[in-house]
Parts: sequence; structure tokens; C-alpha cells
Amino acid sequence: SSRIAVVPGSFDPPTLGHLDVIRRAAKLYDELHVLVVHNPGKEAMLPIAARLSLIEQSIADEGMDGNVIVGSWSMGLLVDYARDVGAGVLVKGIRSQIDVAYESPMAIVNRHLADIETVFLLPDPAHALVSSSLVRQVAGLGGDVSPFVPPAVAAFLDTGSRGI
Ligand code: COD
Repeated sequence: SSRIAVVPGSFDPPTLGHLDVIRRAAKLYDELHVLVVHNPGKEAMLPIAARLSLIEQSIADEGMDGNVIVGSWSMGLLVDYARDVGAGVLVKGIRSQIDVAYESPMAIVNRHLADIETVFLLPDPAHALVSSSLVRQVAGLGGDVSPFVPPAVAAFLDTGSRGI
């Protein structure tokens, strides 16, 4: 049977850390769904549609071979999406003990809810300190975010800040 996994995230905006996890997960599974999920616990900077098109463009620019599918999900449980597409695994990146503490209860709940396993990847040290919240802060203050995000995201945020 084919191995299908989901990489869920807020992707607000997508960063080089996200792209690293996606690139590596795409090598581990036959089919990888990158899913833009509304996180009710966070106030968003970008609408879902913008995040979706930025992650799509960034994945295409990286030339990731055809097994990555991009989607979004705002109705109900993440595991319902996973079940719908036949995925048995969620892939998440773990940067710190804070991520472990945040992700562990969700991983246990998701296993109980739907028998879905969560696989954790350690970040590439080059991107381990990059976060969407850091990028939002730098962009909001008018700084250069290009070292932290894919070119498509840097271009989008730059254009946005100039009000074009
Ligand atoms: N290096 C490696 N990994 C990274 C990096 C980096 N630099 N930056 C981020 N990541 C990882 C994160 O650890 C995470 O795994 C993923 O990339 C996405 O990160 P974010 O910040 O875009 O997304 P989050 O943390 O806001 O996650 C949002 C979700 C909605 C996916 C999450 O909250 C979730 O799984 N919710 C479950 C919803 C649900 O069904 N609830 C009911 C049962 S729990």
C-alpha cells in the first residue's frame, strides 16, 4: 500500500524551516499533503488563500517532484482530513522543548481519535531558529525577511509593505 502523510501548519507565512521539513518528508512518503490549517489559537497575518498560494509557489520553485499536494482545511478535525485522503501519518517539525510540549498532547489525542501516528523531524540547524512569528515581527517593523523565507514569500511581503 502507498504511504501517505500530511504536513499540517499555519504557514503564516511559509518559512525556510517549513520548506526544509516538507522537502525531507516528501522523500519519506509516496504522497505528501501540505495542509494549511487555521489555528484558532493564533491571530493570523495572512488570509488562508494567500498562505496557500505562497506555499504552492514555494514548493513549485523548489522543483519538488510530483508527490506533494497542497490543500487547506478549516472544517473540523485535522485527523478527518487525514482519514479522507488515506494518510496514516502526520509529520511535524520539532525545534525545541516548547514544540515537544505543544505537540505531544496533540499527537496522543490524534492517535486515540483516529489511530494516526505523528512523526517528528528535527530541523536543519541552519533553519532551526526560524519561525513564522519571527518573520511576522520583522516584516511588521519593515525589516528584510529574505534570509528566512522562500523567494516567493519575500517578494510578496516586500510588495505588501510598500502598499503596491
Ligand atoms: N524548522 C523545523 N520545523 C519547523 C520550523 C523550523 N524552523 N518552523 C516551524 N516548523 C514546524 C512546526 O513545529 C510545525 O510542526 C510545523 O512546522 C508548522 O508550524 P506552524 O507554526 O506553521 O503551525 P502551527 O504550529 O501553528 O500548527 C498549526 C496546526 C493547526 C497544524 C496545529 O495546531 C494542529 O495540529 N492542530 C490540530 C487541530 C485539531 O485537529 N485539533 C483537534 C485535536 S488535537
